[in-house]
Amino acid sequence: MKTIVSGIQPTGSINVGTYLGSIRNFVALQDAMPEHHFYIFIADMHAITVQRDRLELRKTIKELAAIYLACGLNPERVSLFIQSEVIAHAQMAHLLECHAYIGELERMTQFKEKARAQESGVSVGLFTYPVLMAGDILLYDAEYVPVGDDQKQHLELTRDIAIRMNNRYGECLRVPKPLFPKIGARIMSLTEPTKKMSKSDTNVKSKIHLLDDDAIIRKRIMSAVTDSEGVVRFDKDNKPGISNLMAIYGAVTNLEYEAIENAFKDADYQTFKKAVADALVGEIAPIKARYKAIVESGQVDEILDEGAEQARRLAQKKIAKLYHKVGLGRKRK
Ligand code: ATP
Ligand code: LTN
Repeated sequence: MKTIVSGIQPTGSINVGTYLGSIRNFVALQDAMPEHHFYIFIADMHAITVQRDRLELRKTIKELAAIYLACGLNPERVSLFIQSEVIAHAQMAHLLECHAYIGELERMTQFKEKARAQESGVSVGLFTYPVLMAGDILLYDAEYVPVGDDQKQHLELTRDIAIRMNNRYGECLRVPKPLFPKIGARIMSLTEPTKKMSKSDTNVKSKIHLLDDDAIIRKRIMSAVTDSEGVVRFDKDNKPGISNLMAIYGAVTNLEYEAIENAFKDADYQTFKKAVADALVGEIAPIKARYKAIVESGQVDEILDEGAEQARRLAQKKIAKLYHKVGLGRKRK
C-alpha cells in the first residue's frame, strides 16, 4: 500500500499557520486519496533539539494528539502516533547520519536561523534535525509528504539521501515528493507579515491559536498589520499584511486570490478583515467543540497505542531490511 507521512513538533499551541499549512491538508488528502495509508505523528524527538520544560512538553504532546483528531484525522485512515514510541525512528536517524554530509547540513537555513536565535549551547541534535526528519519519511516509504513550504529544503535533503543510498546499496528507499497546499503554504505573522507565523514567536499578537476564544480571534485579525493603500489586492512584496489575510481567507473559503479581489473590490480594510474573522471563527468553532469532546471521551491514549503498534510493524521491517543491506549484524537464514 502507498503511504503518506507527516509530523508536527509539540512545541506549543497549534496556530492557524500550522493548521492551514499542514493539518488541514492532511484531512483533505485523507479523504481525497483513499488508496494511500497515512502515518501522521507527533515529532517529540524533534522538539527536544532545543531545551524545553519537560512537563510542558508532555502536556503539549497530548494536546497535539487531541488537536489532530479534532481537526478531523480519522484513525481508520491514519496511524496516529508519538515518534519516540517507535524506536525505529532513532535507529533510522543513526543509519542516515552515516550517509548525510556535514556540508549539506550546514546549508540548512532552518538550522542557521534556530542556531542564531540561541545565545549558546546549540545542540548536535539541532544540527542533525533534518536527518531525523529524513528518517521519519524514508522509514515508511512515503510517496508524498504534506508540509508547509518552510520544509522544502528538508524534503530536498531527504530525497538526496534516499538517492545516494539507492545508488550505494541498490534500490532500498522510495524517493518521496513534498505536497504543499495551493493557498496557505506559508501563513505569516499578523504583526510582522514578512516573517512566518510561528509557534515559537513570543509575541502573542502575531498569531491565532486553534483553541483561542472567538473574541480573541476577531481581535487579532482586526488588529493585523496592513498598509495605507486601502485596496484588497494580492501583492506579497508590497502588501504583505493584506496578502497574508487573503491567504488565510483563501485557504479557509477555497477561493482564489482573483475571486477575493473581485468580491472585495469596493470594500475597505475593516469590512475585509471582518469577513476574514467571520470565516476563521466559523472554521475553528467546530474544531474547538470536537477538541473538548475528544479530551472528555478519554480515547486519545487508545488511539495513540494502536497507531504506534501499526507504525512499529512497518518500521521494524524496514530497519531490518536496511541493516541487512548496509551489512550490520549477522546474516540470518
Ligand atoms: P517552530 O516555530 O517551533 O519552528 P512551527 O510553527 O514551524 O514550529 P512545526 O511543527 O515546525 O511548526 O510545523 C508543522 C507543520 O506546519 C510543517 O509542515 C510546517 O511547514 C507547517 N507550518 C508551520 N508554520 C506554518 C506557517 N506559518 N504557514 C504554513 N505552514 C506552516
Ligand atoms: N520538521 C517538521 C516536522 C517534522 C516532519 C517530519 C514533517 C518532523 N519530521 C517528517 C514531515 C515529515 C517541521 O518542523 N515542520
